[in-house]
Amino acid sequence: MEEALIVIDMQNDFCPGGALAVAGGDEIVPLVNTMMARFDHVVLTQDWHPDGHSSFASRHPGKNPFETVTMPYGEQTLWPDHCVQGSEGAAFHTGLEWTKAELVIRKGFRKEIDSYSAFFENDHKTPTGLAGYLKERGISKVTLAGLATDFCVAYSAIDAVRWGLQATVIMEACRAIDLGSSLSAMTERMKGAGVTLA
Ligand code: VGL
Ligand code: ZN
Repeated sequence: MEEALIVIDMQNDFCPGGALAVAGGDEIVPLVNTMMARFDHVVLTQDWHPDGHSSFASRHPGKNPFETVTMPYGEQTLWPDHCVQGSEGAAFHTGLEWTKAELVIRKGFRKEIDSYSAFFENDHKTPTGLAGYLKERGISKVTLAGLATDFCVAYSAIDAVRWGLQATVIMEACRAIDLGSSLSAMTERMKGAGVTLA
């Protein structure tokens, strides 16, 4: 059985000093590097929004970051402007030793729809192509690490199981945004979906 490590959104904007900083986001870089060195196959995801993306609070007059709005595809949390295509904030953390990665999958590039999961956009219908890629490569088991535990990591892990992949999240190689009780809620959802938490 082929196995891949999926490193989620290890980008400057999710690290301290970034636009949507996750507490301790940079602390996991050494561990993620060690993991990347050990896996035969490494895939990275990169949050990659156009200017004026619909998930940015700045697009919604009167709304602040971390409030929610209803989009045609359901509830959407609003974020500070982050990971704008080509910006320094969208670049991988400088300490990340990512050259070995075989694929970088970009997500969130459609202006009117956000994408937390590496597999589907937030409408849960529009695929990113990752499942097909893994299938063609004969990869049936994935291990996940990165940012943020309770958003992109959790949605990716749950969707991986939906695609029939075995999915393990290495919790100590992740950090959470923890909005309200999102970390405990998403941890329970991952467990319920059949994701292994290690
Ligand atoms: C993420 C919020 C917005 C993440 C991305 O990587 O978890 N969260 N965009
Ligand atoms: Zn984003």
